[in-house]
Amino acid sequence: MPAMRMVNAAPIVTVTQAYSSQIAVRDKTGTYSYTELQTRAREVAAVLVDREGCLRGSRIAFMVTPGFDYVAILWGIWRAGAVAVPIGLGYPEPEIDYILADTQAELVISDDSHDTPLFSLASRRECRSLNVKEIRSRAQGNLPDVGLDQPALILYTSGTTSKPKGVVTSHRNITEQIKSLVSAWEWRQEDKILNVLPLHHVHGIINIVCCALWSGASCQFLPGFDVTETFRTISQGHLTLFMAVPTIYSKLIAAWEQESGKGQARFTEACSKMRLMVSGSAALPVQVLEKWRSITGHTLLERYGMTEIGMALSNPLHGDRKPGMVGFPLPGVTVQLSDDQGREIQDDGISGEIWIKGQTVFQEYWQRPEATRAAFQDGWFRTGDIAVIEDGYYRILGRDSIDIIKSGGFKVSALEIEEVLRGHPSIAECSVVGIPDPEWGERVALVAVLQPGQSLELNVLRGWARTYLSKAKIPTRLEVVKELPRNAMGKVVKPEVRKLFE
Ligand code: MCA
Ligand code: AMP
Repeated sequence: MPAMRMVNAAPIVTVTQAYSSQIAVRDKTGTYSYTELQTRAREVAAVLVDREGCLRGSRIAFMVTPGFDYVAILWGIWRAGAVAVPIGLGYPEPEIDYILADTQAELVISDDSHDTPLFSLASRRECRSLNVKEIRSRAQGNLPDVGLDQPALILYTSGTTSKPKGVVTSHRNITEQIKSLVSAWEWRQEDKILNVLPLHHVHGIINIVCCALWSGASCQFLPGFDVTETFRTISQGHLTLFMAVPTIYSKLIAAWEQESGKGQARFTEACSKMRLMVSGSAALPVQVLEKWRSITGHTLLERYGMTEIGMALSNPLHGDRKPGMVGFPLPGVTVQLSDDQGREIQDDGISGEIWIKGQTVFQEYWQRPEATRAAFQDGWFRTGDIAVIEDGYYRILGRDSIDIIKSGGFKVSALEIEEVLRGHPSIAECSVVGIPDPEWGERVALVAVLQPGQSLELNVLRGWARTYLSKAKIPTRLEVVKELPRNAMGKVVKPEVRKLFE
C-alpha cells in the first residue's frame, strides 16, 4: 500500500495563509480577517491537542451557529488531525444522539445556543464536552501533519435504509471538490457571498464556505435562513454571488411580490449587480427559474450534486444555461449514464443511472462496509439518480427509489419516518411518500391506519413528531384510511399511496 501523502495542514487551511488582512468572514458578531481566522483555528487546534492528546481520526461532533466560530472550529478540528462531524442545529434529541452513537464521537463542541441538550447527551455516552467560550489558549504546541487521504468530514445522509449513513470524505476529496467548483465558476478574491444554508451539508460547507475561503473571497453569514433578513441583506447590493436551494428562491420571490415598488427595485438592482446566482440540491422548477429571471435578470445556474460526490454536473458559467437541465460534467469529474446491466449508454435520449468516478468521490460510509460495497460497481459510484442526455446536457428524471424524498433541499427517507411514526399510540400501520409541491419540491405525506377507536389530527401528530424528527421529515399531509393499498404479496404499493393525495 502506498504511504499516505502528508501535508502540514488541510489544503483549505494552508491555501488561505496568503490572504492575511482581507476579510474572510462577516457575521452578527463582527468582521474577521484571514489572519484572525488562522489564529483562532490554531488556538482551537492547540486547545484540542493539549486537552485530548493525539486526535488523529477521532470524531469531534459540533453544533455551532454559522459564522466565524463555526469556521474556526471546523478548521481547528482539521488542524488537530481529527474528523469533523457537524450536526444539524434544529435536530431533536434522538437524531443528535444517533449521530453521537454512530460516530462514537469522543468530543462535542458547542456554543451557548446549542449546548442543550448536546452536552447532556454527550455525557450519557461518556463523550467529553467543550464550549466554544472555553477555547482560550496561548498554547503554541506542535500540531500534527495531516494525511491527504485521512478522513476529514462525516456528513449524515438519508438513504434507502431506515437510518441515515455517515458519508466519510478525506482532505483530498474535499480539496478536489473545491478546486472543481472554483475553476468552473471562476471564484475570485473580489467575490462576496452570503450563506443562509445549514452547515451540516455539502451545499453550505463546500460550495459556499470552502470555495469562498479557498479563493480569498469573503463569506457573510446569517445565523440561519430568514426570508426577511435574507431579502434585506441581498438588497444592500454588496454581494457578487448567491447560492441556495429552489425553496429559498421561491420564498424570496414571494417576499419580492409582497414588497413596495421601491423595495422591489432595490432588490432587483442588487441582484442584477451580482455576477452569479446558483440553484441546487433539488430540481429547480422552470417557473421559478423564469420568475427569478424576470425579477433579477439572472438565469439561475442549476447544478447537480450529492453528499457522496460533491458536485458532478453544472450548467455553464459562460454559455447557454438550459431550464430543466443540470448541464455537463464539472472539471475532474467523470460521469456516465449506465443501463441496468452496468453498460454505458452512448446515445442521447436514452435514460440511465448516473455513475460517477473521480477524486471528488467519498471514501466510504462510516462503519458500513456492506453499504459501501453496494454503492460502487467497477470503481463507479452509483448515485441512484436517473437522467438522460439531450444535446449534451443532462436532465435529471428522478430517482430509482420511491423511498427517498427531497423536501426543501433536504433528503429524507420514507422508511426512517415510517419507523418513527409507527411508534405513535394512535397509529396501527402507516406509509410515507413524497408528493410534488411547488414550494418544497416534495412534501412528506402520511397515510395511516389507526388503532381501533382512535382518531388523529395532523397538527397533533406534527406536535408529537417534533420530539423525534427534524422539520423536513415531519408530515405536512395526512390521510387516514381503513387499509393500506397492498399487492398480492402483501407489500404496500407506494404509487397507489401517492394517488391518495392527488
Ligand atoms: C420546514 N417546514 C416544512 C419543511 N421544512 N414544511 C414542509 N416541508 C418542509 N421540508 C415548515 C416548518 O415545520 C415550519 O412550520 C415552517 O415550515 C418554517 O420552518 P423553518 O425551518 O423556519 O423553515 P425555513 O427556515 O423557511 O426553511 C426552509 C429552508 C430549509 C430554508 C428551505 O428547508 C433549508 O435550509 N433547506 C436547505 C437544505 C440544504 O442545505 N440542503 C443541502 C443538502 P410551522 O411554522 O408550522 O412549524 S443537499 C446537498 O448538500 C447536495 C450535495 C447538493 O446537491 O447540494
Ligand atoms: P443529498 O443526499 O442530500 O446530498 O442529496 C443529493 C440528491 O439531491 C441527489 O442524489 C439528487 O437526487 C438531488 N439533487 C441535487 N441537485 C439536484 C438538481 N439540480 N436537480 C435534481 N435533483 C438534484
